[in-house]
Amino acid sequence: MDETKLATLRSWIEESNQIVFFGGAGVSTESGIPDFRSADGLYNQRYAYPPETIISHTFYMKRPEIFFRFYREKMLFPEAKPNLVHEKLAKWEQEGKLLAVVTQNIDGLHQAAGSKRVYELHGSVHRNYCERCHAFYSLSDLLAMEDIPHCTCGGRIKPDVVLYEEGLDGDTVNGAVSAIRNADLLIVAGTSLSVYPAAAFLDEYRGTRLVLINKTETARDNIADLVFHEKLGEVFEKLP
Ligand code: CNA
Repeated sequence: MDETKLATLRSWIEESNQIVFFGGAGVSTESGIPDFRSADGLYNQRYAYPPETIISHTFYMKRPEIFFRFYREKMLFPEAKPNLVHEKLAKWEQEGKLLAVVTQNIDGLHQAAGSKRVYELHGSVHRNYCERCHAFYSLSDLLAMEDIPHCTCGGRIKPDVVLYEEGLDGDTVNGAVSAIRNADLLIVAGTSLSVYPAAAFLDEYRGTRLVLINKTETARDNIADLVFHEKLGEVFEKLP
């Protein structure tokens, strides 16, 4: 790892009190949750339909039995625990250094690590609602049901995750954009930056300290002030 770059990042973190962390699936791979686009990610495995088709709104409506089989097998990891990255971000927030976490992840691991201000752009597997009466169901409620989950009122229960073709929640977007605009240091990590509109949120940053940490190149490496092509855990273990 480049020690000069690491020293720069360390000093930026020391000087900051409005850090915003923008993350993706790569933040949770070291907790055992596969990402989508790595070589061993979900998009490089074979299914009867491409994953982006299965997790679309149209497919959810038309073929719920296949949707829920895939969702249960490939998107729920109830045993996963926060890793060093989740934990360090929670610590920075507690120390008054970190303003917010903006995440594309749906696994709830930032909150499990103790983070309070988390903008979940794509929702969370921990929230599920009846489509008819809007009753709330937890992840364990859903796991206790089989196949297509149904509410006691007979309505179908939908996970509060944003499927392809669905829009993002307005309040979450506003909170995330406002945090990014106010950031004195923006750390973007573990994301291929290929899912829109989420990837465009980077353009809201107005500062000069945009750090990108990703195992592989991303489409936006060119706009970053500091780029690390490393595993997140290996960078974060060297940070304050
Ligand atoms: P992606 O497109 O799969 O990209 C992940 C990126 O992370 C890749 O570029 C990897 O090279 C990189 N990466 C993987 N592991 C590491 C690591 N240990 N250190 C550094 N970099 C690493 O995922 P995005 O988040 O960009 O795409 C957005 C989708 C993926 C969102 O809609 C998510 O909801 C969805 N997703 C979420 C989860 C989760 O909640 N944990 C898991 C899988 C997919």
